[in-house]
Amino acid sequence: MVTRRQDESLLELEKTRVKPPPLFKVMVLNDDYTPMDFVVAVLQKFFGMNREQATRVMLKVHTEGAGVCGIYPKDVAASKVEQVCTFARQHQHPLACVMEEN
Ligand code: TYC
Repeated sequence: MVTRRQDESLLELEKTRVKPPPLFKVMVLNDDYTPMDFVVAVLQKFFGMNREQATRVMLKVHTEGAGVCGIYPKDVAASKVEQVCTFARQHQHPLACVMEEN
């Protein structure tokens, strides 16, 4: 027979053992060729940013070399990277998009 108190302790233990899923940052990298308005359009289309947010992130990437577009579970992050790379290549731009564990 498990008492209520023991039962709650077991639940607590279980909670501490289950780790939250790892999150991944999706980032775009600067280059010398992709037009600024294309990067702004990508940030709006794939990361749900408005024009102002997208412009701020694009300028940060342009001046600092890289910037975070969003933070997601692994499968979502991988899908964003794939979609951005495919879209950029369709438009013949070298824009690079990568993910890294947060
Ligand atoms: N450096 C590019 C230019 O001057 C603009 C740019 C910004 C490119 C951000 C990529 O992720 C990027 N046209």
